[in-house]
Amino acid sequence: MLSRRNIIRSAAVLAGAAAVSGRAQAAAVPEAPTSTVSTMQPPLFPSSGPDYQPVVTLNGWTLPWRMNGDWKEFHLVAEPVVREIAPGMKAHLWGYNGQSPGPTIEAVEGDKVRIFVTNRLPEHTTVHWHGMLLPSGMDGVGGLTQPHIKPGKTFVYEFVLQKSGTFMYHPHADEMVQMAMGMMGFFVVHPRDPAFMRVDRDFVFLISAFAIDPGAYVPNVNEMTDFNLWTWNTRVFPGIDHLVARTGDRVRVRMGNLSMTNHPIHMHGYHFSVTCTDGGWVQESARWPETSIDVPVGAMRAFEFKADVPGDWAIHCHKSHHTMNAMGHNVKNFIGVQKRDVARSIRRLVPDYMPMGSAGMAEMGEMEMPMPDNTLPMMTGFGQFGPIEMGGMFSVVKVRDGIGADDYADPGWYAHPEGTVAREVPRSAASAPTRHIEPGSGNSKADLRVVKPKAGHKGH
Ligand SMILES: [Cu+2]
Repeated sequence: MLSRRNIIRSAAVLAGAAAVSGRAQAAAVPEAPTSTVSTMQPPLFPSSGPDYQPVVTLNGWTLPWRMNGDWKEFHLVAEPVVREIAPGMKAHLWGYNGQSPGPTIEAVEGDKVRIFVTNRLPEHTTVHWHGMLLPSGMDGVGGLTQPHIKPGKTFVYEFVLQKSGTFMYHPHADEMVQMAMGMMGFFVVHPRDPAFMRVDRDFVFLISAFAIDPGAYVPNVNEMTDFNLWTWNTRVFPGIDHLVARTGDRVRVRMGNLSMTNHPIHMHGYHFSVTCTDGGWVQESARWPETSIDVPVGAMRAFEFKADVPGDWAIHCHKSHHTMNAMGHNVKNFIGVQKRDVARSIRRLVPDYMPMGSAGMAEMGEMEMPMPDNTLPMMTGFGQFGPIEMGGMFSVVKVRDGIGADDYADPGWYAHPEGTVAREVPRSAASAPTRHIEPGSGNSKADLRVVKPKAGHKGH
C-alpha cells in the first residue's frame, strides 16, 4: 500500500519509466530517466522475469530498464547535479541521472545486462562495476581496460550477471575528484531462485563524505581527512529517510563505503548478523551476532534481522564526529569554564565559530546561531522528547504493528506503552550519591573570570 505522498513522489520517476518502455523502444540507445527529488521512491517491482523483493534506496530510486531481446538495457548519464543534503542546504555535485548518488541498478542473477553510459561532465569518465565478476574489458578502469569516455560520448557495457549479491558502481577515472564530487551508485543482483535469501524489506545506501565549507556549494575535492559532511546517500540527519518496517518483517540493510575512512554502523534494539559482502553471501555457519558492523573503505556489507520489537531504534555511525554536521575540529575543551559571553562576541565576527559549552555541547542542540546561507547546524533534529542533538550519519529504524506490506510511509514517533519510558523520580525517592573529596586534591570547582570584549571594537 502506498501513501498518497509516495504516489505523488513517484510521479517523477514513473514518467521516466514510461519513456523507457514507450516511444524510445525502437531507438538504439534507451532514454535515460531522471529524478529531480531527494525523497525515497517506492520500490520498482519486476514486470517480467523471476520474482524478487525489490530494494528501497534511502532518499533515492531504482533505475527503470527496458528489455531488448534477452538483454536488460539501462542508461546512465554522468552529469552535474544539484543535491539537497538536508532541508536548508544544497550541494553542487556530479552524479548520474539527476542525482548523487546515482539511481540503484537492480537485476537478476543470470541476466544479460547492457548498460549505456553517456558522459555530460566537463571531463572524461568511466564506470567500474565494483565487485562484479565480468570480462576484463568490461571492468571500467580508464586507460587499463578501456579508453576513457570523453565528454559528449556514449559507451556501452555488456556482461552477464554471474552471481547475486550486493555491489556498487563508481568512476575509475580521475577518481579522487569524481568520487569526492558524489559519483557513485548501488547495484543489487537478486537471486534467480526467488526463495533464496528472501526478505520482506531491503534497504540500501552508500556511505560517503564531503568537505563543503560553511556557505559554499561545491566540495573541496582535495580534502583527504577533514570532512564536515558525513552522508548516507549524500544526505545527513535530519534529512535521511527513516527505515520503516512492519513488526515481524525480515529486514536487510545493505551499505557500501566510498568515503576515505571506516564507519562502524550501529543499530539499537536488535542483534543482527552479517549475511552478504561484495564478495558474496555469507554461509550460515560463518555468521555471528553483532550490534555494530564496521564497513571498511571500498567495501559492501549487508545485515539482517527479524523486526519483532516495535519502537524507534537509532541507527548511526558510532564515530561520534560522524553524527555531526559542519564543525570546527580545532575547538578547545571548555567544560567547567564560564565563557558564554565571549562565545557570543566572537560569533558576531566569525559566524561558524562553535565553541564548546561550559557544561558540554548539548546546549547547541537547541541553540539558534547565526550561520552563513546554505549551512546546516552542527547538530539538530527534534524527536518527541526534545532535541536529538545529531547530524551526519544518523537515522531511525521505525518498527510498527499494523502497517501494510511495502508501506514505507513515515508512521510518526513511536507511541510507547504506558510505563515503558525512562522517567524522572521525585527527589525524595533518590538517596544522594556519596562522595569523598580529599582536601587539597584539586577536585574543586574552577574559578575563572571572563572579561567582556570592549563594545565598538570590531575586526582584528
Ligand atoms: Cu562514520
